[in-house]
Amino acid sequence: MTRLIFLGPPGAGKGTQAKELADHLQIPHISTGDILRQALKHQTPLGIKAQIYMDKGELVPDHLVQDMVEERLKQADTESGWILDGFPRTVQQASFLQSLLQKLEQRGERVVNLDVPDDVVVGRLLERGRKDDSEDVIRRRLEVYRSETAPLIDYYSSREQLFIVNGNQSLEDVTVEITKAIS
Ligand code: B4P
Repeated sequence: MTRLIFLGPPGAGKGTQAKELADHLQIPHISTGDILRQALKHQTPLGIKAQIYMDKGELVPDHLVQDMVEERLKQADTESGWILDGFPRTVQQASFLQSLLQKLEQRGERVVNLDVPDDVVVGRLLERGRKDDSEDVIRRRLEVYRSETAPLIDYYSSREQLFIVNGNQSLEDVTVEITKAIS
């Protein structure tokens, strides 16, 4: 049973690797960024609220994302395992997730942190050119990552759930390193 959380700065390759591994293991890939972008595209009440934050490179408020993740993790397909990509992103979200997984009796989650230097992620995101990939917004997302998300590395390493993987190599080599780390 694989229950995996991907951490790392924006553009570290969380989405890319999570999708690859989820396809391979045939388990759901749960990306909070993708769910929010779908909500935004369909202009749902959640999407309208989230857009203000995403356009500026800020995090969407915890309670909105937490409700969304709770709803998703309660679906039946998660019984075979899951990969969470982009959640948690704050210590509050991590502690919410811990309680939620206890409540749902889903245990044994492991965490992979993709380590990539800032200049490399900025280059990748500028090349990708998504709506929130302009240089100003990328810089803001990196600042937010440092202040809000990077503390999760300590949070999970103190619980001995963390694997650090070098994300600054070819897509294939990153996948091999992740697979080795978690097997
Ligand atoms: P996300 O959708 O999670 O976006 P990301 O962090 O930029 O992407 P990721 O690291 O997955 O990079 P990718 O694989 O695509 O979040 C977007 C926004 O949603 C956030 O800013 C926030 O506003 C909101 N949000 C999401 N979750 C939230 C939460 N929990 N709480 C609050 N707000 C939340 O890779 C990027 C590029 O690099 C791609 O073009 C890829 O092809 C390339 N690439 C990947 N690996 C490579 C490699 N090894 N070599 C070369 N290129 C590579």
